[in-house]
Amino acid sequence: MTRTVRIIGAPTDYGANRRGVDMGPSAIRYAGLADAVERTGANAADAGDLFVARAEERDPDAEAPAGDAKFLREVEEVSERLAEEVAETVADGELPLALGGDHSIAIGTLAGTGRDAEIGAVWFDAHGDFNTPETSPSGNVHGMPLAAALGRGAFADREWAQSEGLREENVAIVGLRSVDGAEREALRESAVTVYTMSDIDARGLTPVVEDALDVATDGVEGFHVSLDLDWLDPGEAPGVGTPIRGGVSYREAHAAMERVAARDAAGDAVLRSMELVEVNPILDEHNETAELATELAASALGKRIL
Ligand code: 4U7
Ligand code: MN
Ligand code: MN
Ligand code: MN
Repeated sequence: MTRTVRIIGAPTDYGANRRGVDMGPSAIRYAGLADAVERTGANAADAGDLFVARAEERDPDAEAPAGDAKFLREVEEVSERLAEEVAETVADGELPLALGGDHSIAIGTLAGTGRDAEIGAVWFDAHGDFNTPETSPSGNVHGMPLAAALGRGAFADREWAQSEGLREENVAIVGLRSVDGAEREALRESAVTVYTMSDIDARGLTPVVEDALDVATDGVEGFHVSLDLDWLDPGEAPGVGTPIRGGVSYREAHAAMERVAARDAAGDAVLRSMELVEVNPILDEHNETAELATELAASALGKRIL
C-alpha cells in the first residue's frame, strides 16, 4: 500500500530569538518537498499551514511560569493545533511531516504522535533542547521542547505540553555539541540517551545512529524523528538561527536518514512522524538549507539511489 505523507506547516517563531524561522515552511515547500516525497514512492498531501498569530500583537511575558519562557501562551496555542492535526493524521494511517518554524513546534508534534501509542524519538540536534523555564538562560522555548514533552520542571503541570506515550527511556539525542550548565545536569540524571559529536567522531555515524534507533524503537509502536537543521555543520546548513560549528556533514546527515528509512522498512517499530525545524530563510544562502531539509526528508522516507 502506498504511504501518504501529510505535510503540515507550522510557521512560528515564538520559541526562537531570531525572526525569520516562521518562513521555514514556505522555503521548504519552494525547495520541492512534495515532489521529493513523491519520488520516494509515497503520496504527498499538503495540509497547508496552521494559523499562527503575529508575534507583534502578543505579549512575550504573558503566562510565563516560574523562571522564564517567552510566548508560552502562544506556544501553547500552536502546540494544541498541531497536536490535533498530527493525531488525526496518524489516526488516518498517514505520516505527518511537520515543517517549522522553530523547534518549539516539537511540543505539538510529540503530543499528537504520542496520544494513542507508546512511541520513541530520535532528536538530531546540536543542542539538547532539555531546558525548562527554571534552567533556560534565554527563555526561548525552542531550547525546551524535549523537556516539555517529557513533562519536566514547569511543564509537569502543563498537560498540553506532554507527550503521553513518550518515555525518557525511548529518547535518544544525536550529535549534541552545545549544552547549558543546568541542562547538562538534567540530561545526566535523566533516562534520555545522549550521543555527542565526540561519540560520532570516535565511533562513526552509522553505529551511533543504529544505537539511537535501538533506543527509540525498544518496545514501542513507532518512532518520531526530529531534525533540527543546526544538527549539520553551518558550512552545509547556514540558514539556521543558532549555528554551532563542528556539526555533521552532508553525507553523514544523509547516511543517518537512510538508517531511519531502513529501520522503518524493517517494520518492528515504524517511522510514525517527522519534523524539519529551525530553517531560517533570512539567514540562508539561496535556499540551500531548505533544499537540504527536503533532501533529508526524502532519504528518511526511503529514497533510493538505485
Ligand atoms: B534549538 C540554548 F542557551 N540552549 O536554551 C537555549 F544556548 O531548537 C539554545 O536546538 C537553544 O535550535 C537552541 O536558548 C534551540 C542556548
Ligand atoms: Mn533544536
Ligand atoms: Mn538546535
Ligand atoms: Mn536553533
